[in-house]
Amino acid sequence: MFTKRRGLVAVAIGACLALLAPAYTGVAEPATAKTGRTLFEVTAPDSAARTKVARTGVDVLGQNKDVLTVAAEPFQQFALRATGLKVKSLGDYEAQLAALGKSDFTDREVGALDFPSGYTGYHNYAETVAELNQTVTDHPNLVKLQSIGKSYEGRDLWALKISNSPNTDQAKPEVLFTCNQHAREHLTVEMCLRIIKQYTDGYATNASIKALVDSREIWVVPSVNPDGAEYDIASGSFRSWRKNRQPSATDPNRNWGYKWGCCGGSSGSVSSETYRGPSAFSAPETQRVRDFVNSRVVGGVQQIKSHIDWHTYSELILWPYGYTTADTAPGLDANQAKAFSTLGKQMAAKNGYTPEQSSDLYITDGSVNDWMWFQHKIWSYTFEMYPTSSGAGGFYPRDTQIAPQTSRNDSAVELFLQYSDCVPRIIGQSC
Ligand code: 0X9
Ligand code: ZN
Repeated sequence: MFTKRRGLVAVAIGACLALLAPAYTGVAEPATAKTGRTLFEVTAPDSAARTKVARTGVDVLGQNKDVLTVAAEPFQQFALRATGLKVKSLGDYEAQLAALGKSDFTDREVGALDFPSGYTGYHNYAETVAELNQTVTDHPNLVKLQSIGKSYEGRDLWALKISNSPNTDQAKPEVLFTCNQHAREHLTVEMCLRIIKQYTDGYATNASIKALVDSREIWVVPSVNPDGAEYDIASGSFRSWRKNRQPSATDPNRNWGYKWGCCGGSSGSVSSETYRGPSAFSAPETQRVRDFVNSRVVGGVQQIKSHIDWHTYSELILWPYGYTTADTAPGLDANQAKAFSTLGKQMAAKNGYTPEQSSDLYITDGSVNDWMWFQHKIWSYTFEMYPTSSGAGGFYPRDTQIAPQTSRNDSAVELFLQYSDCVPRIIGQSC
């Protein structure tokens, strides 16, 4: 009975997507997911070692202290061992992915286009859109919903604005939250939806929430990469898909236009999980967010002052630059680095994450934070959410974790919003 209902829901969602995304059906089938991967734990105690691992081309899934968890295809395993680092096999990654969500066989569908049993609390694309529309219905005087353009497969990239006068462009500092650049990082969509709920439902009853909404304009983009996220769940078992769905699938977080491809922090090969694309902003999704952010320059002044890009997993708070391990570099002086790290550490004290400059994790080039900061002087952080632990469950915590792991960030987000108009205030400087 329940299985049948889910089947009907899946058909309805499929039909709905076809209507929403007319370009969808005409697209040539892009490269499919990988097979034959093995999970490994690699002991890599510093950024240099972790960057070396990333450069072998393996898929870096997460970091817990000195240990990186990676998924390697057979041809990559030689290079992984050739790093000279300690490598331990955790077995067949495909088998572990296939086991997720299979606890109740009567409640699963093959090709269900939806999350499996144990994960139905997560929002797929149609459910995310429905939730955003419901928010507009519930709070017409607090939010405005707009599309900032379409993904490669033609899905709208939605931005919800929260403001006490949402249809007016007020002269107030603006702040941006983006989620789901990486397809498989589904918990981040829930984080953006949590922020939306907190700052809309909470407005009438919570004085500090009201004060923040009254003094700012808050933009939330719950899914920057909806094509990848839908592809990750479309078969009924998770694919551990990271990139977008262009035929030459591109890592959105290596496709941004500052220091694109500069420093060995991304890959030029199409098959890599960190493929940077043929040129900066070759991905429609990064173009759309770039154009939206550029459009917030009003009278020569960027209105968006600060930004969090949500990822999973490893429980980290990261700040620029990612392309260099230097603490200061063109466009980032010692004072600014101090302001970044001070707010980063204070937010980490709220949620228990580990704060560090992003290149302390490993070198990345073409990441969103570096572009936001260099191009617009937007105080741009990456939050890597729950869990810290390794294994195939890393990207796929059960839906029972949604409430605890998103609410865990409430006080860090509140602190971020308090300083979002002028991050240097946290070190006693003015803007
Ligand atoms: O590699 C990434 O893009 C992020 N990690 S993830 O596991 N979610 O893929 C980290 C990005 C860190 N940001 C910068 N280095 N700027
Ligand atoms: Zn990510």
